[in-house]
This record gives sequence, C-alpha cells and structure tokens, in this order.
Amino acid sequence: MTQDLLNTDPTTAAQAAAAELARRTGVAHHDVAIVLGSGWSPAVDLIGDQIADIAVADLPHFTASTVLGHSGRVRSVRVGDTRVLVFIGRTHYYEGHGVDAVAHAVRTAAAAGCKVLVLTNGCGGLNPQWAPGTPVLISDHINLTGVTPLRGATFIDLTDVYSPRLRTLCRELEPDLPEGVYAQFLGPQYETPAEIRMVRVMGGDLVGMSTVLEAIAAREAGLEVLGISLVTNLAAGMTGEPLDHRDVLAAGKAAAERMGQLLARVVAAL
Ligand code: 8IG
Repeated sequence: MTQDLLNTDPTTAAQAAAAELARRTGVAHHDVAIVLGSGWSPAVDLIGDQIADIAVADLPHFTASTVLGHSGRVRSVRVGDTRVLVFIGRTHYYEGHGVDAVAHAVRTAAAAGCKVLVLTNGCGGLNPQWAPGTPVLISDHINLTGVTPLRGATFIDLTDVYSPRLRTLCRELEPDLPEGVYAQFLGPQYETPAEIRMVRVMGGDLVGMSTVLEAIAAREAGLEVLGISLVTNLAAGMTGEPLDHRDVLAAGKAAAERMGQLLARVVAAL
C-alpha cells in the first residue's frame, strides 16, 4: 500500500492517516509520539494506560513490517494528562518502500498533534564499555544512507537535531545515561569490521539501520526529537563472534523493564 506514497504529497498522506487514527482510537489529538525499535517492544506495557491498540496497516499509506520483532501496531496510551502515540515497530529503508514510507509514521504523529517525538532503536555499540542492554542517548547522527526524506531545496537546520532540552531532562532522570553519535547504514546486512573502523574514525559511537531519516523528517515537521538507542550488541569485529538478530531480541527482552520505566518517566517529565 505504500507505493501509493510515490503519487501522494507526504503531508496530505499523513493528514489522512492522522484522521483515521483519531477515528479508530477515539483520541482527537496526541501530544507525544514514541517509536519503539528493535528490542524495545516488550517495554510498551510499562509506558502508560492503554486506550486503543490498532494495526498500522489499517491506517492509510502504512505498510505492515516484515521484520521479526517489529509488530506493526500503534497504541494510544495515557500518561497522566499526556496523550501518547506508541508505534510498535517501524518501516526501514532497506524494506524498499522508499523514504516517504520510512517517514510516514513521524509525519502522521505530527499531523496528529504531537510536538515531541521519541525515536528508539536497537543498535550496535562501538564503545566496549557498553554491554548489551545499555541505553545510550543519541547526541547527534551521521547519515550514511545517501538519501533524505526532504524534497527539493528544503534546507532544514540539523545543528540540534536531538533536542538539548530533552537530553538534559533525560540525564536529570538518569545521570549515568551515556551519550553517543548514531550512524545509520542502509542495511539490512550488518557492517564489516572495516566499516566499523571507518565509523570510529568518523566519530560514530552507535551503528544501526533506522532513526536518522525519521529524525530529519521530524525536524522538517517541527517536532522536538529525543533519540535513545539500546545497545544490543557490540559492533562487528569487536568480539570475535558473528552478529545474530536473535541476540538483539534477547537483549531487548532483558532490558525491557528498565526501558519502559525510562520512557514512562521521560513522558511524565515533559
Ligand atoms: I539491533 O550492529 C542492531 N542493529 N547496522 N549494526 C547495524 N544495525 C544494527 C546492529 C548493528 N545491531
């Protein structure tokens, strides 16, 4: 269903999805959106009180994800007076549906009224001190995809793409939360050890296959962005062991409670 985005203005598509979301959830406007990435989905039940739970495939212009650990559902959750939209799973660029499909959830969140977006992901870590299950605040990013969700001469400032205000707020809640620069590769293959050495030279600390394109689209849409990575594995070549997606899911499951509580406290503190 996403191929139709090629012929649709992305904002119009997002408005259609937001209208259907409001109809199906019974919630006219949301305040905050959270995208749960690889390994994060078990955290969903800890974020707040569930109001509605729907399949994203029931909303206009969404594609159901084919990735294990990405359920393709969206929940409306209440945390105090704050209305939170939680996307469980995301569309990745490597799925081949194009950049607008990747950015559609973020644009839908903006059209639904959200002002703050929390992007989470599972990723590889380059810092040997970050054991699997370590959450890391994203301080900045490197776009290695060679593409952008922006069209034409849309010059979006990315000086503070990951909001300093929200990062400070997170560190007030969890003073030991480390920060790192996230590099998005195209995927779906993991990196070679040589590519990880390249990222190290470039100043990257985290490697993954998401988040960057969504963060750019979010800044275009005027959202304030917080990024939190869950390091689920050391980056390629660092342990002598091959990388396995099942380990990613296991690391997520083990860290789920801590991640869910962190997200709930962040939302409550906004
Ligand atoms: I989870 O080591 C997860 N996602 N590119 N590299 C990349 N993506 C990832 C990795 C990783 N771990």
